[in-house]
Amino acid sequence: MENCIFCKIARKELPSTIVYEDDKVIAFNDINPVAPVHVLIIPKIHIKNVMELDEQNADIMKDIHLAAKNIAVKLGIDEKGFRLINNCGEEAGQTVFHLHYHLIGGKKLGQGLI
Ligand code: IU
Repeated sequence: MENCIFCKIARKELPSTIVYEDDKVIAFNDINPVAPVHVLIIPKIHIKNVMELDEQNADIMKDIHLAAKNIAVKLGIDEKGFRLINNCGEEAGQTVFHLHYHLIGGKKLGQGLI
């Protein structure tokens, strides 16, 4: 998508600190981290959010999760643990409408879900 910020990051038209990349997925440090590790994992193709997943594009969920595992090992948070968060839609707090998962860790996280 022409004007999508995360599409621009994926195309490297905007700078980011990339921590992982393969042919389908790219991951970069969040510009406003909430923990020592705060990485955003996104598909390179534009998918608005979970509600735009279908039988044709949902294989990307496998790629995102395998990327998360890979990044967790690479950044040394695999053993202590981490959280993968997706906000879907405005009421959930989604502010960038390109599917993304927050990979958060590197400290003891709170128990609450909301
Ligand atoms: P959310 O789930 O849509 O609320 O998350 C969007 C995240 O994208 C949020 O944590 C921002 O700090 C982050 N972000 C970014 O890393 N780089 C950007 O250029 C923009 C947002 I805009």
